[in-house]
Amino acid sequence: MNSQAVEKRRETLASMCDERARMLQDQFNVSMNHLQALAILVSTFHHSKEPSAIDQMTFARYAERTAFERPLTSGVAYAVKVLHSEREQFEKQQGWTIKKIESQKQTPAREDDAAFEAHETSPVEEEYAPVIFAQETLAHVISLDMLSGKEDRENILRARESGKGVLTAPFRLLKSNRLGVILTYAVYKTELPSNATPAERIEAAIGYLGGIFDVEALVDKLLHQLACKQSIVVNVYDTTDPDYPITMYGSDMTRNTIYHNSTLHFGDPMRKHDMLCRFKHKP
Ligand code: WA2
Repeated sequence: MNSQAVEKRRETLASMCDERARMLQDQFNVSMNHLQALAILVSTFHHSKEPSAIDQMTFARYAERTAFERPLTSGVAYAVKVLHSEREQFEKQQGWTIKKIESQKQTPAREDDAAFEAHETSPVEEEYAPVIFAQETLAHVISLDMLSGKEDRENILRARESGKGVLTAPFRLLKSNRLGVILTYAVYKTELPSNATPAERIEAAIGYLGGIFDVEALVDKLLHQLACKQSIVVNVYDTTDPDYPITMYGSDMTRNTIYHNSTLHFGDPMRKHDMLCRFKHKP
């Protein structure tokens, strides 16, 4: 191939990759805004009303009917802050006990192993974050203490300290065992000034609203909507630590071919993401 043709090919790849990156980022941003609105809805109709105007059934129905607003999510869930001193009363009121997340097996021995996941009653902890509301697709996380899972815990702690939407690194989700990320917003008992200190935020936090981004399934769906999907291979990485990129979507890429890198912005400045694209076939 002459150098002009090579240059042309590079340009085509760059514009196809940038277009896909922009689409993914736009859909992510739209989803993120609606998650924040959902956190405000819970604050208004669950915490600021006595008695609460939301129960699991109401939440599940509302979440399902507004799912189109959060195109890259497979569901939403809401966990509340429970201190150990409040545990007994909380469990009595809910009619279930707070459960500890049992770590996933990486390779299930049998097809439906996920269905056999047994989450046992949580041991004593200083505080808990059990899920009380979930979209029907995530009903299996109700009663699970989200402070007992590494990724969920870090995310919840960072969300309540910062007051911003925060994102996990890609990890295997419960039950589906697919790669995904979770975006979390904290809910506070009083409206906080924007300059509130982390300590004030931790103290005022009462719950955590999470959107589950099933990246593996939903990015695939998104890319399939575009024409000539077959001709390029797309990979998305969490490149927060540039020395250890974590695959978020796609299978690992051979780096010795021509590829294009489009930077992604997913709203959490603590995390960095890149989309890498290459042509499937040599010309
Ligand atoms: N929800 C659904 N599947 C999961 C999961 C999760 N966390 N963690 C691992 N697999 C209530 O950020 C707060 C839900 C966490 C929210």
